[in-house]
Amino acid sequence: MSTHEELEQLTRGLERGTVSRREFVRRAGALGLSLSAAGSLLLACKPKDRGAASGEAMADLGPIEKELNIYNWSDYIDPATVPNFEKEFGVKVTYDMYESNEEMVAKLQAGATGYDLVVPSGYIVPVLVTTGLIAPVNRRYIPNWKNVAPIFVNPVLDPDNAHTVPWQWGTTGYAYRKDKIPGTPDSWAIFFDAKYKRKMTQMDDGREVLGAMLRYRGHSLNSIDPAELKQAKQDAIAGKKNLKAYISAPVKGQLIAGDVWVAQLWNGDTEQARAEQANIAYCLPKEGCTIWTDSLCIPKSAPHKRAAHEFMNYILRPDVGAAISNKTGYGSPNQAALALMKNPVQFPTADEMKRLEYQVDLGEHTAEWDRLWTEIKSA
Ligand code: SPD
Repeated sequence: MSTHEELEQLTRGLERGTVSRREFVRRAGALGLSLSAAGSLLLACKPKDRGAASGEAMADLGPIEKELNIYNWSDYIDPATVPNFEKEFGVKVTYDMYESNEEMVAKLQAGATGYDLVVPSGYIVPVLVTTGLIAPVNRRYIPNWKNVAPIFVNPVLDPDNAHTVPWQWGTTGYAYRKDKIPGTPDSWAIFFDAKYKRKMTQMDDGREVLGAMLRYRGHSLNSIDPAELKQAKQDAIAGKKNLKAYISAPVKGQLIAGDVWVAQLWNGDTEQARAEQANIAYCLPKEGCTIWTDSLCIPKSAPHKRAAHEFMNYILRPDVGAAISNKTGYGSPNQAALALMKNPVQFPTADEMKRLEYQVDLGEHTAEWDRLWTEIKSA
């Protein structure tokens, strides 16, 4: 049977109810379908069945469990946050880290992970909801919700915050060494400058690399236009000749050591590197770039849902939220925390927002983006 036929059979099973949504996602993944594309098919088959949005009953979660398993991005928390939570609540926390949304999603997609909390970026959330991989959040257990800044309430990508508690927000521009790069760089064009050959890196993230190239040409970083995407791929391959590597958060060590002079990077990770090497600065390119919010979500398979809610409530305390953002260098969606911080990252002004763009779920076009990214990496 061809892949196409197998997929058709799987879709029919879903429609008849003989294949569950989770089973569908797992088997579609094995057939090479991206999670986002599987989500689009699920939506097409069962348009009204969307978890919390359809009014899924909120269970009483009972007493707090003794364990909590968190899966978060690297360098994304204050070192005291977890030990203090463990002490206060008598919960043993296991804290694992990842470097990309894709790495985290692949784990969830593979089946029960034991994780109670994950931290996807905004554009991933609708996919996790549609594919039934995350559970609704029960606000009854989160009285500190009142501390969330209004701008993070009811986001387009998760209406009514049914599945998310915002964690941190930031932008994706680039870090550079002021002592190696003359003047003040202000454009994505720097990645085409052969003077810095092998001294530059871009993120190991197709959405961000293609997104930057699209903005460089004046397009949306969510483009699905074939001609724009073709050009973006060519530009990315041209820029790749000057790159040392595709690398995300771990590039900080190379920036600090002076082995890398320009690195596509998030603002907060740049700030962390700058704390160790004062010659590191951040550029928000004039052509524009990504603005994002990462949020805490509870996987459907989470074994410790009450402890997960308790942690969500805990990080929304003003002092805990302030300590996290002081350490990460990112913006806090916790309004009550801002007053306790010396230098809180300010939310962009309306004028700055004109250059910034949120990534959205590309739905059925995700497969095309994935293909382009594979071609860029193997070029
Ligand atoms: N060191 C943690 C950085 C988290 C960045 N997440 C946002 C990704 C947006 N594409």
